[in-house]
Amino acid sequence: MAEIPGALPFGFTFDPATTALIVIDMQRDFVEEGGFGAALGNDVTVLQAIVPTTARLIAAARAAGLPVIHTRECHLPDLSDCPPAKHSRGKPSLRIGDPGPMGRILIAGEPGAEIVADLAPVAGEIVIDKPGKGAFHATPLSGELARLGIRSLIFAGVTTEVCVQTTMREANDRGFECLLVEDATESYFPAFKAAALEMIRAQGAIVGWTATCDQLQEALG
Ligand code: C5J
Repeated sequence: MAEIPGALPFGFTFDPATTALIVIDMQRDFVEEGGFGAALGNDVTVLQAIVPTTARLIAAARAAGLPVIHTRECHLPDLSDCPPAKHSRGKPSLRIGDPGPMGRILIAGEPGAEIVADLAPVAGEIVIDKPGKGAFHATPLSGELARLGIRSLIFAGVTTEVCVQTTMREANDRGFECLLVEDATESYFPAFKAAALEMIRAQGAIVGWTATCDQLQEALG
């Protein structure tokens, strides 16, 4: 067993043999100029800042033998998996499916849906394309985790209060022990990130734990 004594709200214990790292939506559409995040009026440089720490986290997970699972929020080219309620929401300068500088916005197979180069999956790693904010909704994630015998999940990625928190809550309801790496997750809104971290670890880890990348690396040895 491994331990992170300084995790919040109290020490986190996990078995590396049954733990996976899930990196949520570190794709060009959210992190680079010209994608969905920028089309919604957000400053994408805030998200770019966590790429080096997330790369270090992924390297530590790979070195410790943890499966690394990547997700991408994207839709089928005919948008048959994008409900009108999602497509019409907000006032972006480019809507889902519209052509942009990185291809069609949030569409599978387009350059914008690719994971940023510094965090690219390596051969054999699972990549989950998800039409929703949560990675369990309408995806094979549950089956993949069962196949691997996973019980605990380490989370990273963007954005903290949307796709990361939604997926953590889905995982928590399914019985996984969840920990979010604080400096490998980010929001376009600093106050939302801070609130999400507090919500996750409130009331005795009601959704899960948080810790830093350094703390996790130390626990993995
Ligand atoms: C958003 C995400 N924020 N990956 N997606 O729309 O958090």
